[in-house]
Amino acid sequence: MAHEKPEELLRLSDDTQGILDEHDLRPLWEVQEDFGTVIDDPEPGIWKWADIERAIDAIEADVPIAELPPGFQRRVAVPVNTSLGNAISNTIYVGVQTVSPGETAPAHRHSANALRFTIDGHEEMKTVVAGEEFPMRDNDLVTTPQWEWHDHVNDSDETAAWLDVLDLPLFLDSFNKQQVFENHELERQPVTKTQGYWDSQYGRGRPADERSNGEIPGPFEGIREATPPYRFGWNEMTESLRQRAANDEPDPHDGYSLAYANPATGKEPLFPTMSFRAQLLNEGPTDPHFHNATEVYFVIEGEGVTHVDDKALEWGKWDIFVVPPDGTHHHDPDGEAILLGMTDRPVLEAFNFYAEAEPSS
Ligand code: GTQ
Repeated sequence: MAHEKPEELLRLSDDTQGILDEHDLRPLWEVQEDFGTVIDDPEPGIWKWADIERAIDAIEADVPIAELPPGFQRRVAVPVNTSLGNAISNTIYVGVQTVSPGETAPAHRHSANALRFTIDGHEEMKTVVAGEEFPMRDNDLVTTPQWEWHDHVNDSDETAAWLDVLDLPLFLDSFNKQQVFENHELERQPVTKTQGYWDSQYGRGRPADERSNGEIPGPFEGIREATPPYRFGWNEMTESLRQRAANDEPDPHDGYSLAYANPATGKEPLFPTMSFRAQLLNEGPTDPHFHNATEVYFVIEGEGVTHVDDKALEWGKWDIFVVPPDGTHHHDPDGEAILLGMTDRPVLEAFNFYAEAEPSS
């Protein structure tokens, strides 16, 4: 992608820029060319929803999507880990994106894997992936696997907001800026499937004859099976979490957790590069441990504190926080909480590099 320099871009008001600077947030169009320099010593950190919300509201008031500079063309506030520069971690990127009523974030595709976790959703807010419109209801998770066309269309009368999660820093930094990107010739890709199509290919019932249309396309090959476009509805996920809490033992580190399984394999990881789980914490503090994977958390519900080495990250609903590699950490919920846990562990595991341990005490 050829981009203009940030200084020649927009248009953010001084107030908006001030809010962003104060809270370690940057607009996507400023960071999209360079997600920072890989460093050895990333810090634990937390981004509070109240600050993120002020920032995304201010950006929305300043900039329509249609006026964004070339590049990803998404209106996103990106938490930046100050010690890293332009993303929250060396491997996983998160951002909070908004689309106003009537707006479209135009269709494109890229080599990075992405998913959306809906914060402020609506039946008529649709992310269109591989020909199907997926409604973005609150707390739904929708995959945008690498090289699938995707656009975000808000046909509702409210601004929608969600969490974007991509493996951009891994590709753009660790793997030396290898990224393939393409804009669609149309703002909105043609909707060629009815709603529920991808679930008919990868849900509980599957095509019994030879699969023809449901094949996942793409030029990329690897040892892991490609992830299909898929929506994980929150109602089903919470029901399963409750079932676990009623019947199973909690994990000492993660509480009651559910992996978002790759529907093509029925197993973790959801993407070759990133794994996701919903974690219900309701039995007091978890046991401390450390590992060489990076973890990013999004608070779905509840309040609590996560201790990382000598730092206490106090979190509430919709906050985002990061536990860097080798940080000894444990969660201490205030009553009951549900977290979305995200990790780059599959990258380490692919090369037999993953390691974890409990502190010797
Ligand atoms: O919505 O396609 O936050 O391409 C970063 C890059 C969102 C998106 C981001 C992207 C997108």
